[in-house]
Amino acid sequence: QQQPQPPRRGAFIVFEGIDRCGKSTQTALLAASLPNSLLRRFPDRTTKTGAIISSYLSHPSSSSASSPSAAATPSPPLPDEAIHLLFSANRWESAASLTALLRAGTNVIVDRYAYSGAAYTAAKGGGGGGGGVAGGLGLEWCKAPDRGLPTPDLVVYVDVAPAVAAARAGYGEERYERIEFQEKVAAAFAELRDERWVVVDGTRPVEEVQRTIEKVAREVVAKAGMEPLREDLWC
Ligand code: T5A
Ligand code: NA
Repeated sequence: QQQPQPPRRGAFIVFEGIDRCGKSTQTALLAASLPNSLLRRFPDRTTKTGAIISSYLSHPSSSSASSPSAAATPSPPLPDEAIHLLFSANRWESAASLTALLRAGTNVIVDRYAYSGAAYTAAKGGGGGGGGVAGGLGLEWCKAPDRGLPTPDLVVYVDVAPAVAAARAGYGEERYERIEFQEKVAAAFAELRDERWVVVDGTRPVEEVQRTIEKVAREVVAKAGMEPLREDLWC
């Protein structure tokens, strides 16, 4: 006689990496292959904060995104601190619906999360160096607004050197897509690495990257149901 199964939560899987590393390609493939899964992305450009963020991103800045000359471009004059908090707000807007999905047993796959939030802003503050920067934009300052968000079970870091990513189609269309800046983003990501991370070589052929990720993801999905969902990111 079969006993009713206890409710089993879904796994929370986050993809991170520099611009054009191949995350969107891989998140879509994983969502298609992993049963009972759903794909989300940050920034979520469909919300009110997302519309401001999308407008901000779509204006490439000629020099450093944080330099005063950025004010001379047609982009809205949002200080680095303000856009950082909007990116975080954009995640908090979705937090309750993400946890509801996970608790209901759906595996949630997310294209970028708080790690991107911290790494991209910290890169404006002079690189990955946490705490060394006066005022805002040090890594600890950057992490603060995302503290307490749902904690991923797995962070898949799709590793591609900035020069390789830059050679890919469509590069340079958005604000942050310059090699020197992406080097700083990669350095900041390296400081954010924790025990949930798996680094995947994103320069391998798409199908090979996919097989590697799917194997790891299936292991995490099998284990996720045995552990409570955590809402204590960086706490
Ligand atoms: N940001 C984001 C912040 O500053 N703070 C935050 O809090 C958050 C959440 C927008 C920007 O916002 C920043 C980070 C970003 O700069 P986005 O809209 O998600 O973020 O933009 P990207 O993540 O950069 O999306 P992209 O489309 O540019 O890159 P993907 O998704 O990494 O790459 P993908 O899959 O589209 O592939 C790029 C190209 O490479 C090819 C693809 O065919 C495509 O042409 N490709 C491969 N080529 C060779 N080998 C492979 N294995 C390949 N995989 C894909
Ligand atoms: Na991009």
